[in-house]
Amino acid sequence: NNLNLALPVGTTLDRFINRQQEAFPYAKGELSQLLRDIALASKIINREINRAGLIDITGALGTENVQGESQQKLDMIANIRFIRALINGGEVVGIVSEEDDEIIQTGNLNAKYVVAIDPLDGSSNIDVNVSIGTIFSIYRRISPIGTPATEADFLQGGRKQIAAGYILYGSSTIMVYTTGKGVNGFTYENSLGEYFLSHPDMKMPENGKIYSVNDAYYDEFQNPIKDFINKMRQESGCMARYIGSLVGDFHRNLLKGGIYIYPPTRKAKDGKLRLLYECYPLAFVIEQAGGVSSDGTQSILDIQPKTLHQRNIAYLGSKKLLFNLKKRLDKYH
Ligand code: AHM
Ligand code: MG
Repeated sequence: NNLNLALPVGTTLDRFINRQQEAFPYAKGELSQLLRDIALASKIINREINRAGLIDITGALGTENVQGESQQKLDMIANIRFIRALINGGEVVGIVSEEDDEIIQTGNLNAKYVVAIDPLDGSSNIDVNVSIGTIFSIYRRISPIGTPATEADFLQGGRKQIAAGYILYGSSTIMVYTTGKGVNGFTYENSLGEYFLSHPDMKMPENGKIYSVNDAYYDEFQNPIKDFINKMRQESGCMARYIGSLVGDFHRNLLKGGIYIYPPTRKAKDGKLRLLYECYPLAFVIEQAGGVSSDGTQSILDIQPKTLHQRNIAYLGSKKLLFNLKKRLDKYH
């Protein structure tokens, strides 16, 4: 009797996407198809992740990606799967991936969209069976139809995202996305091979008790950040939760209320997270769910992008927590 009968029970992702499209009669359905392609790729990756331990395809391969981090096999598999799905799907002209230095040209010159993607984030968690995720962001191209994708297509800024979201491969697999009209979550039902609407119209709690930060860098943080963390610690019921897997940390805080903090550190003056395929999409999702994103001075969505793989400071969280953090940062600046 916990069933909410007002909800259409058993709405599949496909049906949901179709219905959203019907609401826009002028839409030709390319974006819908693109979202289906991403969902399909995620199902394939989900399968690979589940099999990874069995068929020994995890483990460092010995190559390094653009940022000089060691790539692991599953990252590369996810990268290949996504690229292939987007090439075959036909709706995307170019892809920027965390795993590739250059823009990947799909050859679909007449396609309208470009996608920025982190195919498998949280790579340090792959080997140890901890949650990992995919993050994606979609833009309408600004380069002329019939030509390859250009850097400018990807550097339009966070406000120009048409859709964005993530897939969390956790205790269950869930896809969460927005097209700018709220946020919806779909849980994967393995045996049916379908995503079902499980989290309609997600709203982030206005306040929260969880802070997520890598405590090992505490000494390197600026005073307002230290001060904010100390203040949180004094709150009764406050919890520190940090998986080190962005999608997992983000998703938990979105549901429960909390704040994710990646401030500047000695090593990473601009923070660690990548603007195009980590910060922008999660900022779009969180703001659509009533939460707040910031780089300390402005919404992450308003950051002017300069390069494809740039990093940015990221604060993502419940309204009240961000307000408290911003108050301290404003005084400091
Ligand atoms: P990755 O793209 O190499 O997987 O790194 C991104 C990850 C995020 O998932 C996570 O939030 C962050 O790095 C953790 O960084 P740190 O280990 O510095 O706390
Ligand atoms: Mg990443």
